[in-house]
Amino acid sequence: MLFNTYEPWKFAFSSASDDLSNLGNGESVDDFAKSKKWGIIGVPFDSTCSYHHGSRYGPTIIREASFGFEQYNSTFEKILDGEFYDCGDLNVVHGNCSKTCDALEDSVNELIESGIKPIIIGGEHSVSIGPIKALAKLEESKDLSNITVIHLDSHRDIIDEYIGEKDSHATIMKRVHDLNPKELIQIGIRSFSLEEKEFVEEQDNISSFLAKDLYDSFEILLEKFDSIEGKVYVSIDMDAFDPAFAPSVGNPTPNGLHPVDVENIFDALASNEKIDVIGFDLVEVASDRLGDVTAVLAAKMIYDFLTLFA
Ligand SMILES: [Mn+2]
Repeated sequence: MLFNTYEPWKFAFSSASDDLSNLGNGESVDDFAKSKKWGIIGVPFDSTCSYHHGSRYGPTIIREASFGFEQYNSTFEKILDGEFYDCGDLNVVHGNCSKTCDALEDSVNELIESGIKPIIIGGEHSVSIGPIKALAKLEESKDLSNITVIHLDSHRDIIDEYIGEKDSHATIMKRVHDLNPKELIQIGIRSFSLEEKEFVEEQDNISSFLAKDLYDSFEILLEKFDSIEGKVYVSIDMDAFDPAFAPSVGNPTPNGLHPVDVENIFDALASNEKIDVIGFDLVEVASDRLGDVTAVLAAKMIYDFLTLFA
């Protein structure tokens, strides 16, 4: 049992994880980037949301939807037979983003100490800072200067404060950027303030691929992926997808990505042998209904990710 979590339900095809302390089997933190073991933590937290609430139910309905898939993944013509564990849900502190994210950071640290990489199911986007901080602290530099962050979202989420709050779903990538990422690559973007646009343009470590640019040419993104090396963290806000595919999100935004676009992104990352993906989160599924199409797509994305990276 992981510190700070309880176990409601398991993601389909996950391995038994009764005692995580026995899972490390001598894999040192030095080998962590190369590890193919993953651990899922659900974070049923929505507190700073500004529009559709309900992402606290995301982990439950995404796990439930995961049972709709076959172990053979026809998209990638590969069986999902890698080693991964579902560690349950974080005991969140409702209404307190920083305490929740601190508890998540502690739990992710426990995974890392066992040579297991984190997959976080949100919950609202603010929770991404938990695993990202834990991974940054593993570095000698104690920041992200050695880590590329790939961020799929309709929003930039890069203002310093939102309604006076530093820790918010709308400021998460500013908090990430504060940790000095090697590069922040934003994909599917189509909703942002002029202030955010100007901030991004002033930085030399942020790349942007607007959804409308990708409609014209997806190749520009795949070329970018060819140039990435080293450690990579992937954060997917489900509103990166077009609302036709993912309507139940905190802040739906028209004219977004197609699910096949994201499968192509996963494929490009998995095909690049110079990359070690060290963490993944998927956030902002906001619905309390079993069978919700957004939860089904979210489960498919996690299932695809595990098929390629576990
Ligand atoms: Mn968003």
